[in-house]
Amino acid sequence: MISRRRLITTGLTAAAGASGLAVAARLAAQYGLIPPDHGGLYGAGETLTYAAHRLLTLHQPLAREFDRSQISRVAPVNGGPPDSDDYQRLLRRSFAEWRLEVDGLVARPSSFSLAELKRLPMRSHITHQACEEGWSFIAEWTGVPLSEILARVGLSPRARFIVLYPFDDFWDSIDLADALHPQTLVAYGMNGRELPTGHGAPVRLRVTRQLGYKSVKYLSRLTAVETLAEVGDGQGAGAVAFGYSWYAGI
Ligand SMILES: Nc1nc2c(c(=O)[nH]1)N[C@H]1C(S)=C(S)[C@@H](COP(=O)(O)O)O[C@H]1N2
Ligand SMILES: [Mo]
Repeated sequence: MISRRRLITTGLTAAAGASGLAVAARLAAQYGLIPPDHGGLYGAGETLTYAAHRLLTLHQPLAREFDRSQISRVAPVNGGPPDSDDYQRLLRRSFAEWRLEVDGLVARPSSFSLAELKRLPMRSHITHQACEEGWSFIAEWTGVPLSEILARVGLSPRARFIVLYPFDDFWDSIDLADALHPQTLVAYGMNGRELPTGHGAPVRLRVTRQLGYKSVKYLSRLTAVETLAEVGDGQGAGAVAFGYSWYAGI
């Protein structure tokens, strides 16, 4: 993943040229298209990739959807269930006491039980999820579009990112282009069944236009923010410190 990303960003950077780069960076800033991990060695590349994708996809194109017959027979699990006491206690009680907290820049901070989420408008899609390690699978995901949840809590016009907090330390964030995208689900079902524990129970994010690592599992809380600068180490995701790009568009 890292090397592929590096190849693309190097290409874009080279194409932009030294003066073109400055123009591209100014353009990106003007459109608010600076990713949180814009500093450091690959920062210019990260900005170019992110800004270029976002300008090319303003019309919210959908990721490809597949037929039921194309669902993979094996769906690998990456990142097993959190071993925290909190999570294990909720799991033992089938998540009866679990609630998804939604707060930050919203008019009505709220929390939703699993039953409440299941009563909200539902959407399913059969899509491809690719891990940066090279494997992938096709599965059907069912859940509530994140946009429906955000509409219910009254997302503030100041909000620009949604921070995703799971029960492990794999926190991440997405911009509103992905948060409001029609295929972006808070998913509670997979292949016609309850979401299996290893795939992120009780609910996970499914974001169809980025690599698998952005589809945060075992969700506990969503927070709307204007800037990621004060969240964690300010780079938008815990994994950035380990070399992962914040933006992993495919
Ligand atoms: N909370 C949490 N979410 C996570 C992970 C994790 O370790 N913890 N792993 C990520 C990675 S690297 C990938 S590829 C996908 C894998 O999803 P799957 O286990 O359903 O195949 O989940 C992502 N979401
Ligand atoms: Mo992954």
